[in-house]
Amino acid sequence: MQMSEEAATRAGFVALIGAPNAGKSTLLNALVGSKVSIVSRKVQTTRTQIRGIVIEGATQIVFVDTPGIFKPKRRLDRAMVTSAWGGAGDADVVCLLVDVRKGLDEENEAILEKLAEVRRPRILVLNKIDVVERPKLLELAAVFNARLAFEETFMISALTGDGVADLRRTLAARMPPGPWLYPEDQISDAPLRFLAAEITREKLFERLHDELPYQSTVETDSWQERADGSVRIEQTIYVERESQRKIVLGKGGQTIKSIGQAARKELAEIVEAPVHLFLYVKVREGWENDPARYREMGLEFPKG
Ligand SMILES: Nc1nc2c(ncn2[C@@H]2O[C@H](COP(=O)(O)OP(=O)(O)OP(=O)(O)O)[C@@H](O)[C@H]2O)c(=O)[nH]1
Ligand SMILES: [Mg+2]
Repeated sequence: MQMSEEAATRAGFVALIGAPNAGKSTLLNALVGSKVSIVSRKVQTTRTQIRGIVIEGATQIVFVDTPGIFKPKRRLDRAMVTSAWGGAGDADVVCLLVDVRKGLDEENEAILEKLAEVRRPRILVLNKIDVVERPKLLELAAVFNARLAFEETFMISALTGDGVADLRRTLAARMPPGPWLYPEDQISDAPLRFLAAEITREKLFERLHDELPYQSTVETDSWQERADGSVRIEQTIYVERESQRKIVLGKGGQTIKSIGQAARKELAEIVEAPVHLFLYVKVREGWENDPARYREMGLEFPKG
């Protein structure tokens, strides 16, 4: 009896790839039913592979959220795009997410070209159907499939959840037989201190404009559980220049205060305890060329 039960389980990896802002992280959170990856209206929010773990019947699916794929300019961009394709190459199934408002643009053309070389079952996921009329969706599905054959096409809204359960069930059926890869109650493989840094980075993305979000990174320096049940977290926001540090602090410290408040509130919900969050802003010129910063982000440091 034990044997046959074990034999019935399935487990595998599904990579979520796509252009920046396609909604990959929103979908990951919808699939998991809990926030494991940060989301913003800006492009290039996700910087490394984030795993979200889902149980569907006897199947465990490990979804891998990846950085958006675009034409890289900086070293950090290159590391992010490499990480995204790495996620696709290791997966049992690759889901290409497309923002239906964008369609088959230059960015998606470039992705399709490269995706053709990835020898994995491919699924097309047209996302954001809440903002586009149905005829346009059918047309897009045809256009993409004519360009590269997909095993299946789904039309979903990661935001409203429309079509997400159906996608999850279909993907579960495609996972190979095998034992589960993570404990049943685990929803992410990222340590809490990483998620905590990401949450603060999300608030930074929401509150800062232009290049600043891209020229900053956040690290958790310490995490202490205190006797009274509260958690004391210290984090550093690294920026490139003194002028940027001033912007992050804001007039009379208003901006950093607002970032800290929003992050603390969300962290307290996640750890289910009061959180004391201490944020420091440091100028670290050239952090973008510092291998240690990449390690903290979970990225390979691209040489040259
Ligand atoms: N209307 C609508 N908006 C969506 C949907 N899914 C995601 N969005 C929005 O699209 C924006 C980008 O979402 P993300 O999940 O951060 O996109 P991403 O693909 O992870 O982006 P990167 O990490 O930068 O590559 C956010 O403002 C989301 O709220 C959807 O189904 N409908
Ligand atoms: Mg993302």
